[in-house]
Amino acid sequence: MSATAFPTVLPASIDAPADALAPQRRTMLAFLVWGFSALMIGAMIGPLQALNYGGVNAYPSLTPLLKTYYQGLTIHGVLNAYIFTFFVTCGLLVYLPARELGLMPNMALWRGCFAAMALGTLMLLVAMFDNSSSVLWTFYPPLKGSAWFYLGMTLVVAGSLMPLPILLDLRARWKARRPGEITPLVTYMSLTTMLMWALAGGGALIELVVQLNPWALGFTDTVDPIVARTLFWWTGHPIVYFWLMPAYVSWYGLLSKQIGGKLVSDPMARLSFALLLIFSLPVGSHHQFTDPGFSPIWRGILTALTLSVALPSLITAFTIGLSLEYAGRLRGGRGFIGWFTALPWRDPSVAAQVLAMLTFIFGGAGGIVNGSWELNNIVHNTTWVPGHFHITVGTASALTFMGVAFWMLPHLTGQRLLSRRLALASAWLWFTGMSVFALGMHWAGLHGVPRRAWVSMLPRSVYDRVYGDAHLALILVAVGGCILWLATIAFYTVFLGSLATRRLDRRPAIPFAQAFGGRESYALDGGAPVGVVAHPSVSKLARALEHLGLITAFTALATAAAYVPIFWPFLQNATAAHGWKVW
Ligand code: HAS
Ligand code: CU
Repeated sequence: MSATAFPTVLPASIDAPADALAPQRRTMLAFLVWGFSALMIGAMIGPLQALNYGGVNAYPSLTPLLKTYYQGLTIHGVLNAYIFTFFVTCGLLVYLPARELGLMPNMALWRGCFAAMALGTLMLLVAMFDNSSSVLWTFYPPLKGSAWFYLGMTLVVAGSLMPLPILLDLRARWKARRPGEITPLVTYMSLTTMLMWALAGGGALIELVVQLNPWALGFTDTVDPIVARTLFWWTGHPIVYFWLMPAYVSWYGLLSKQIGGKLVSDPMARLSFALLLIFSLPVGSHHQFTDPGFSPIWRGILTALTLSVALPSLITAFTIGLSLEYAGRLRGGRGFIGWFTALPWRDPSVAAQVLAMLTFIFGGAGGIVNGSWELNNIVHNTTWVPGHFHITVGTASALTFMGVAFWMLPHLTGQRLLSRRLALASAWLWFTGMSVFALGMHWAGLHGVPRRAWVSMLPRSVYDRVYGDAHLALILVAVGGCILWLATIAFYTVFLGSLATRRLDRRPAIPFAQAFGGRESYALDGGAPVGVVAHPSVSKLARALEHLGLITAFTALATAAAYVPIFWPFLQNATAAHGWKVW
């Protein structure tokens, strides 16, 4: 039975007349533009690193702007992995729920989030461009950057936590008006993401506040590197889901509408998010399989936990895959694969997101290799690992965000997209470039080519002798990087150009999807920019998953259970290292 059989349609906006939405749209646009501007700088630097692996050393011609490969790599990693993703996410995960519920978010907090992260970005830019802090995106001590770097990073991380109180407040106001109902899906997914991130952010914040800031400011002389690394990965693993879950919000909450179908299961979406919250936290140390101080028993437990974290993504693959098939068949697709080709591939937003999914199949498979202790020994610290994360965060997340930007820019500005064809071309170029690049990086990694190495500095004969076996793979890396340059130029022509196009007659609506199925569905409004269609009876699973407080408390306990035994011996055997500046 269709969910819309028992609709309760709310007025277009509960709180305010439609023109009162302009400040929200402007703020969302600011998050989007700041985030994508960071990616623009970061992405333009990326191909230099790809050329490095192909044996071409472009850095000497870039002085004084960039002095070393390591400086370029730090700027690339920090801007793409933190600034781009955090701004897009902290915008989307407030804007979409607010519009789904038809409620005004706490604008002061939301703007405060923007201001804190923007100030942090500027401090980081100073520290990175003056070459005082080429400590890479992981900023592992005893590498020591300037205080601007760590203070800026502290502001960025702290700012990124501010959407949580905004979402808690939105949900509480919704619940007060609709007692007994479950949280609408997009809001549920956004809140779960932020709860996960709030528990995750603790590690990096403790590392920055207790260890790195006082050390960089000169209050302390030494730092304990293994404690810092472990604190970093407490945050550094779940951060990958802070990148991925907003993309899942779009796949589950919006895409089905964009392709003319329905989400096949709302409770599965909720289950996958609740499991991501639980499993993301305790597994951070799978980035430390080769670090000293972890017992074999722990490495085994970490392997098992890591394989569990793949489960919610497998649920996602099947749920989204079926939603795609449903829409494809509605569109006339027949046979084994016809439904896939029948999807609206000419829509750049859809194409970008489905291509992002395809790459993530390989990204996920590589992750399972990484998470297996024994296999990790082969790939750790080789180019395999950056190969893996360019088809996860660099494509599954980034290409999805680009796809979101293609409908969201016209929605926010009321202006048309500069060119749908160029947008489509940029999505395909990104997909092709990343696939070629990642194939080369994985392959070269299996030959033992180290990650984060300025290999093009070597004399040609030495480079050929050491990396000759991986020659073809490294050529693919460089070619992939060049294709990505074209993708970046195409994308930013569309993105920036769309800020100055002519006005549309009608502002496009947010494509909130509708869930499919009988009792378990919770339908969302398909068309109107605001307003929700509620369903009075929902599945037991969806109701059980409504207890987010309990799930979060359980996750906090599981995290403590994982980390207390890890930290205990480190604290018993403290090490003290002085800072190094090796660049
Ligand atoms: Fe990872 C290293 C394990 C997912 C990012 N990862 C990294 C680093 C980054 C990163 C940045 O266990 C490097 C950090 C550094 O600088 O050192 N990763 C995993 C596992 C998963 C995983 C088990 N990673 C991600 C995601 C990321 C990301 C997501 C960013 C967004 N990763 C590791 C490990 C390391 C690591 C170790 C340390 C390596 C080392 O030694 O240094 C899992 O979550 C993956 C599960 C995913 C799946 C795929 C499901 C597929 C879907 C697409 C569906 C397609 C459809 C289309 C619907 C099982 C959902 C259908 C259409 C058809 C026609 C078929
Ligand atoms: Cu991880």
